[in-house]
Amino acid sequence: MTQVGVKVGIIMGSQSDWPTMKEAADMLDALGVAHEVRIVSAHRTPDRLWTYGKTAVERGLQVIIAGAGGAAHLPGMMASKTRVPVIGVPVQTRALSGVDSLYSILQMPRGFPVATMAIGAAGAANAGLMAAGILALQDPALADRLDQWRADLSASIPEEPDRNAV
Ligand code: RP5
Repeated sequence: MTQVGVKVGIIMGSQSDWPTMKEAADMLDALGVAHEVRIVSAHRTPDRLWTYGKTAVERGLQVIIAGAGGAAHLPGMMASKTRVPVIGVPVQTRALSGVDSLYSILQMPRGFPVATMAIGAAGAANAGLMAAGILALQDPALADRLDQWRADLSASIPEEPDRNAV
C-alpha cells in the first residue's frame, strides 16, 4: 500500500532479518522520520523487487535501506532498478557471521553503487542515521533533530571508564 509522504523505504529479504532491520526503523522513529517497511526478497519474490524498484521514484522514496543476509543480492539488485540511493545492511549469518552478506553487498560493479554499512545491528542503526542525514540536507527541522541526537550521544560518553565494570 502506498503511503503519502514516506521518503524512506526499509526492505529486507526475510522476516528473519527484522530483528536487525528494526534498529534502522527504531532510529528513524527516534528522529521523527516516516518510513515504510517491507519484505522484498531478491530470490523468493523477484517480481516484488522489480515493482518496488520500478515505482520507487514515482512514489517519492528518496532513500532505500536494504538489509539481507548470505547471498545478499537485494541491495545491489535494488540499486540496479532505481536511482534512489540504496543503503545496504549486511545481516549477520550463522554460517559465515555475515562476512558473506558484507561481500555480497559491498562488491558492486562500477555504475551501480550501494552505500554499505557494518554487519548487523550497528550497521542497521547507522543506516537509519545515514538516511536521516541525507534527508536533513533538505529538511532544517530534521537537521536540528539529528544535530541534537548526535550531541546527546556525545554527552552520554563518560570521560573515564568505570574501573569496576567487568
Ligand atoms: C536472505 O536469506 C535473507 O535476507 C535472510 O537474511 C537469509 C535467510 O532467510 P530465511 O531463510 O531466514 O528466511 O535472503
